[in-house]
Amino acid sequence: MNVVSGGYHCYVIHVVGFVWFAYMVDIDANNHEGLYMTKFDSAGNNHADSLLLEPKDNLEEMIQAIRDDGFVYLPNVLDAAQVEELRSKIDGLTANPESNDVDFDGEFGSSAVGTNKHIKVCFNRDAHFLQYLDKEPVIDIEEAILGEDCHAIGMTSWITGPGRADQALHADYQPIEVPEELLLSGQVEIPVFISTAHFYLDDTTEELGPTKFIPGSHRAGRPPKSRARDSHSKDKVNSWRGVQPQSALVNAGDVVVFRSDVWHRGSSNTTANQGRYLLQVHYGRKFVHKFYPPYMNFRFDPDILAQASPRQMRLMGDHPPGPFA
Ligand SMILES: O=C(O)CCC(=O)C(=O)O
Ligand SMILES: [Fe+2]
Repeated sequence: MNVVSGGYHCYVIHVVGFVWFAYMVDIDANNHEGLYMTKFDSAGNNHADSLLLEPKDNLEEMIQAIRDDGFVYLPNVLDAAQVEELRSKIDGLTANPESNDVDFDGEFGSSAVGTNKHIKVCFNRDAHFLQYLDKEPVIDIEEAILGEDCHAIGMTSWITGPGRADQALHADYQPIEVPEELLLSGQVEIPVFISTAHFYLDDTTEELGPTKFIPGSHRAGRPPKSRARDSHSKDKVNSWRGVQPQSALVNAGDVVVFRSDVWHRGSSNTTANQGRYLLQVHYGRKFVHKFYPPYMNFRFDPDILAQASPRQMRLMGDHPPGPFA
C-alpha cells in the first residue's frame, strides 16, 4: 500500500483557467503566522512570495476583506481602452516643481533609462482624471469605510522605471497605536482613517516591481519600526508574525484598495526598460487634511471644476456647512 504522509499540512490542487496553482496551507491557519502559501504557475515557477488574489462578489465581501486583510483586490475595474487612455494622459502630464512633482530620466542612477515621474493632484491638471475620483466600485468601498462625507486627499500618477529600489516596509499612516493582542482578539478595532486605491496600468511581473503587502498586518497596531523608507535603512523590519510581504501580481486595469495602516512596500523594477504605470487615489475621512501641493498656493482650475459632478465636487472638498465651518 502506498502511504502518503500528509503530516501537518493538507494539499489542495485546482485549476484556474489554464494555470495550475498548488497551495500548501498550514492547518493552524487561524492566525496569519500559520498561513503559508506556495503557488506554482503552468511553467512550474514558484511564486512563494505572491499574494493569493481572490475577487470578491459584492460590496459586503470587499469591505470584509479590508477588515480581515487590510486590502481588497478588484480585478478588471478598467478595460483595455481605459488603461491605454489613462496611460497616455499620464504621459501627457508635465511636472510642476512647485507642486512637488518630479520627472527625471536617470533618476535611479545605475540605469540610464530609469524614470521616476510622480505628478500630484492629477484631477486638477486634466479633466480626464475627474472620473477616477468616483470610479465604481472603488468609491462605494471608500464611502463605506471612511464615511459618506469622505474626500480625496490626493491623486498621484507614478511611472517607476528600471533601477527603482525596494522601499522599506511601511504603513502610510498609523492613526492610533494599540497593543496587537487587543486587535487580534477583536476587543478593539481601529477605524480606517485613510485608504488608497492603486489603479495598476500594467500586467505586473515580479521584475516590474509589484506592491507587496503583509495580509492582516493592520492588526499589528503599530507601523514597522523602520525609520526610513529606503532600502538602506539600518533598522529594517521585513515581516510580521513570521509573514513576509507578498507581491500583488495584478493585471492592467486591476485595482487594490488598502487601508493606510497595512504594512506594505513598493519593490524594485529590474526590467531592462519598462516603466510601471500607476494611478494612486488617496481618500480620507472628512476630518483628514487634503494633501494638495502647493498647499497655500493651491488653486483649483475653474475649467476643470465646471466639468465635475456634485459627487466629484464633494470629493475635492466641497462639503456642506458643518462643525467648525
Ligand atoms: O510603488 C508601490 O507599489 C507602493 C508605493 C507606496 O507604498 C508608497 O509610496 O507609499
Ligand atoms: Fe505606501
